[in-house]
Amino acid sequence: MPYSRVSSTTALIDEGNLTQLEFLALDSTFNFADGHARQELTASQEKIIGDLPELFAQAASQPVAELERTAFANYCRLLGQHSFPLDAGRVFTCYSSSVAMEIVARSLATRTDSIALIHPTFDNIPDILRGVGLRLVPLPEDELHRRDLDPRLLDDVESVFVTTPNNPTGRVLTADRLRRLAGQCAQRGTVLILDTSFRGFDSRAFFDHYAVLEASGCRWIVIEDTGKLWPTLDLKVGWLVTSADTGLPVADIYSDILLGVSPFVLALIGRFVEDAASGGLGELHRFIAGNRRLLRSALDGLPRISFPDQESRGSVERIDLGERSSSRLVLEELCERSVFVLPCRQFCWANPAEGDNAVRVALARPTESLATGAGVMREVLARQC
Ligand code: EGV
Repeated sequence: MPYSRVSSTTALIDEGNLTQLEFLALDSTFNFADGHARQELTASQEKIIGDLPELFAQAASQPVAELERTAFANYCRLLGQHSFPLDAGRVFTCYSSSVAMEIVARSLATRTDSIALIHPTFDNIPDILRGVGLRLVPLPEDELHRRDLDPRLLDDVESVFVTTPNNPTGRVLTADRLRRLAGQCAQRGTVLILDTSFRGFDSRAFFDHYAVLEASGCRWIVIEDTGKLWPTLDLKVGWLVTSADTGLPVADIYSDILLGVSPFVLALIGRFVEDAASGGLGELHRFIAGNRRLLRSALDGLPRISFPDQESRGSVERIDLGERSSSRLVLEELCERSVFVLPCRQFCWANPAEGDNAVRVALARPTESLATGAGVMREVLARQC
């Protein structure tokens, strides 16, 4: 087991990283830990799965470059990213967004030594960036949304990394904020990196980011991800997309790690994109909104419980547990009853105590299992009042 370092669940809750906690939950019926898509297939998605043998044959016969371009272009158009680049050497298809991130991190580390990173965010991002030796400077989410970046912060780093919509808060960087941020980066030669893995859930993030970035003249990298949207058993891709000249050895480092992803996965993703474009995306948004309402109403009226991310449309929901000593007891009790959610401590990578009173629940799950799980959450939380 990769998490053999720590033995008990309690130790994992305190010392483990979020993915190690997600491993624990993998085979549980009430796995509300990881943010991957585990809802049931819709009727039209079932049809695609029924076509797998033909898809396999198609993937084997078509040039990979063509499959790649079609899947990427259609994915971008689906989510409003019309100014996506298609030039050679600007789009790199990866197994996952974390692999894309690792390639970005290694590229950055050859030329730079410091990076500002949004706070909070999923802990494998700071871990990957630290793993290549970068010095991390927290960029508090509130500040990012409130005003231009402090020039002293920008003077202190050579790149800026922002997840939008953010995980776990769901907050979306507006077009205006992105324009200002990219402008600031352009002025100083700072590389701007966006992780847009949760974009598909939130139409407020469908404005054309590539148009804004290109107009700013800054050096930029965007990581797109299909992995959170559709229940494809983790068959997915992450796209690493760059400005024309990043001054970073992205292509070389990509080639150190990958030749490319399976054309079968690209063909499958291509079909899910088509399905999403013909109504599936709206259906997904309604599904997540329904599960969010279900969770909120299942816990309604419990003292001190609140939902801090009122505006979020992402596939995860934070629950603030209020003034209970910490979320640990709640997590332990839930875990004893085979219900797994994540602590928020680890998302607060620069100041874990900030996340002590909150947990994160994954919403991309079958509604019935979420309903049962939410019932257990209610019992546990009511007892702890
Ligand atoms: C989420 C899993 C990795 C990550 C889950 C995630 N961890 N890649 N080490 O994909 O929000 O649960 O992003």
